[in-house]
Order: sequence, then structure tokens, then C-alpha cells
Amino acid sequence: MKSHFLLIIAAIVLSIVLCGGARGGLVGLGTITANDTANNDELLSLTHDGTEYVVADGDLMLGTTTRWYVDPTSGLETHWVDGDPAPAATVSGTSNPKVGDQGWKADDFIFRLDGSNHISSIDGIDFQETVFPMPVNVVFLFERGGNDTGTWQAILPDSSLGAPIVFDKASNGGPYADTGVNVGGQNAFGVAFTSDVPIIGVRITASGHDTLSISAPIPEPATMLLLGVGALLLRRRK
Ligand SMILES: [Ca+2]
Ligand SMILES: [Ca+2]
Ligand SMILES: [Ca+2]
Ligand SMILES: [Ca+2]
Repeated sequence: MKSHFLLIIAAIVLSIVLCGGARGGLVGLGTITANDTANNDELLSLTHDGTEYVVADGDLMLGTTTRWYVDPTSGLETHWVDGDPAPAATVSGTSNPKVGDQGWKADDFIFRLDGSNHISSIDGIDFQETVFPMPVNVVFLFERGGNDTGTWQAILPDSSLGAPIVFDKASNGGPYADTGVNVGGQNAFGVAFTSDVPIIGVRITASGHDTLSISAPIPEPATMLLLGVGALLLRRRK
């Protein structure tokens, strides 16, 4: 049992060392249970890769989501602090930046609350980042409508970014799956982002994208150890 465990560690460490960088993928996430009413919608559980994650059992953890724009004057990636006035739109083709649809509204399991959609919107701006308190290798996201295009990137333990992974609208063959939960006139669409190396978060560059909820599984103790070893190795390689 012990040597078996060590072999698994060795195999994972080797694959991380040999791997040039984070490789990931996006896969639709359609099997969920939720409270679905006219004015309040909330995730209760989801299934991914044969495992069920139940919110009430504490199977999922939340991160910290922030919204960003590229300042047209300085060219710098700039954090739009929740509550600050809206910057001028930096991306055309989507609606204006939304003051009220702040990052923290992605960091829960609520899709709609008391008649208002409960989203982090990157309408009119460049990207959104979510960072988790410990390394993970899969991230679950629900988006209103599944009708945006853009890229996902892993945020690695040394804060560098993985290669962009392009996604399309669900109606155009994109990876989102329709959960069937009606959130104020558009359904919640679910997607899982998987990585073959430990990541501490994700960047989503997709102006117009509205995150209802983003979460990740709380790793089992053995997995946590492996993710921790992998994260350390990734950091030391830099
Ligand atoms: Ca509903
Ligand atoms: Ca929410
Ligand atoms: Ca949308
Ligand atoms: Ca939007």
C-alpha cells in the first residue's frame, strides 16, 4: 500500500517535471441539482467525472474573484476594485461595464437572489481572475446563457499564466452544457476547466461573460499532498 502510494507520487512528480507547462481542457457540466424558482436560484450539487460534489456537505470551496481592464493610456492590467466607479469600456461589442455585478458575486453558489441575477460581469472590460486558497486541478463555473466567447488560462502557483484555451458559445459547439436552470430568462450553463498540473486559479478573458458561481473541489488529504508537492516543484523550476 505504502509503496503503491509512493509510486503514484513518483509518477505524478515525473509527469509534472517532464511537462512543459499547464495543459488543460474545458468540458461541459450539465448534471446538477439546484433550487430553481422565479426569484431565487442556488446550486445544490454537481457531478463531474463520476463524482458528485454536494454544496451542503462542504465538498466545494470558493475562491476570490476580481475584475480587470487594460488601461488604454498606460497599457497596464488594472484591477477594478469592487465598488469603485466604472471605467470606460475597454472592449467593444459587449454592453457597458456593470458597477453592481461585482467579483464577489461569483464566489458563492447563488445564481439569482430576491429577483436579481447574482453575477460577476466582465461586460465591456477585459478579464476576470479567481484565486483559490489551495492548489486544485479542476474548476467548476456556471455562466448565464453560455453565450460568450473567449479564453481560459490557468494561474500557476508562481502566478504565471498557462496557455490560453479558447471557448465558443454553447450554440456554436462550445463546451458549456445547459443545466436547465432558468436564471431570470436565460439558463445557467456549466463548464469544468481541468488542468494536468496544480493551479491556484483561472483567468477568463471574455468580455460580456457573466459568472453566476465558480468553485473547486476541496482535495482529499492524499490529493492535497500531491497537489502541494506539484505546486512546490512548479515554483522551484522558475
Ligand atoms: Ca429560476
Ligand atoms: Ca453568485
Ligand atoms: Ca452570458
Ligand atoms: Ca454580459
